[in-house]
Amino acid sequence: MGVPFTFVHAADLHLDSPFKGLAKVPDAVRNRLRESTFGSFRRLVETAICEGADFVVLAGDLYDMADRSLRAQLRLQRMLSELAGEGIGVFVVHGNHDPESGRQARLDWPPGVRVFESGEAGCAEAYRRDGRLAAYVYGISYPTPAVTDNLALRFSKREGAPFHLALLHGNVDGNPGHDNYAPCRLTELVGAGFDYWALGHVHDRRVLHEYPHVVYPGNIQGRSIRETGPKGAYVVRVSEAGEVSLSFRDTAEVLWMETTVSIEGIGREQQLKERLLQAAEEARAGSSGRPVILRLRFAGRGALHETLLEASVADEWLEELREWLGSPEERDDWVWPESIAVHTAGAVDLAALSGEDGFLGELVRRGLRAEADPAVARMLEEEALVALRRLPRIREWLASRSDAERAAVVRRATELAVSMLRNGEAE
Ligand SMILES: [Mn+2]
Repeated sequence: MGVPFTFVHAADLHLDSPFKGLAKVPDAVRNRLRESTFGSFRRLVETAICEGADFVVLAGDLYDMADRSLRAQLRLQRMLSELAGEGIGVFVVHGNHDPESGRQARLDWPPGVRVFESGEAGCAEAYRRDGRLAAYVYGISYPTPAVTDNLALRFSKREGAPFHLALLHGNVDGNPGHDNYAPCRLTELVGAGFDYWALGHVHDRRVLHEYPHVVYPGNIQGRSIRETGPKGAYVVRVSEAGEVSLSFRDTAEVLWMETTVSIEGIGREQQLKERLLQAAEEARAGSSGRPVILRLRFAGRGALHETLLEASVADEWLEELREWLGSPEERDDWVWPESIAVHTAGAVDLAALSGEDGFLGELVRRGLRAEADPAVARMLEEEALVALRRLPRIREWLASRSDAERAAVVRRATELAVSMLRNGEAE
């Protein structure tokens, strides 16, 4: 029998992420984002204190860049001091974004902070705040950014503690969305004898296994539109009998969201305007008072499709939506529409048109064939872009596209051609 205890599991803090990719955002948005990784970590520290955590584990990528910014290091030091002041221990490993080889300021870490080194997996005792032994914590850091060895194999369990917690920054079962660093298999982790694998690296939150638990908490603050929704850490309670229960705490300071605005069933711009505003207000209502960066998608099949085909129209809606929502300089719970993508389809029935004789029918048949057959779509594209293919960057971009993306372009081109031909007929 062990003793009950509580710990917080977080990873991928990426403190002081620069959010470089955002062109043309207002200063208020940029500044808020620049502060967001710190703000989220502050919430995490407060959560640990409020929840009565005995210790905190941080599974790598505490910093965004190997050459950590001084600001990030000083702020981390201050926040860890707060935990130390409450008697909450902290266990740290470094990952591919903050390996040991990076430049580091010479700072004293508060008592109770244990940073595991690279080489062999270290082992440390983790105590409850009342001084009783709760667990052994094991961990290993990255010496350099690109670690392709299976670090999980370097962990070995020692006898003497009621619970065994292993801290690892790595890619389990080759998740294709992330670099394949410290690759290992779930079966290896499950069979290694530890009670909880506190993982980092994959920014999506997921529980890969229970008993033993193998857990990615995800990152604590979304860093791009690819990282939408709540972000934070797990509060993990372990009972006397060794039962583990996880509860997620959303600590994100700024939310990234994606939402769809359907054009189905409407025929007037006024109605589209209302739907756009409604989508933005729903995003605001779902953010618990936090600012939102919002990507919108026009979708569905409807009469307004043709009005959206022209390249600049989505941007005009975007500009106006920003105006209606008010300046982020003026309110704290701002919503910043980041972009509007058009994924609509026309009310035109391509299948029916494909049965027609003449040029229009032939065009539609060819379009549908290309949409259904990736080889035909590629051929069509090559024909159309023969002049541009001389440019290496264009060639690279063409090669990077998926069949689905190409099919979507073919569909849009077919519909655009049909609508232009029809409008021409009417004149
Ligand atoms: Mn990371």
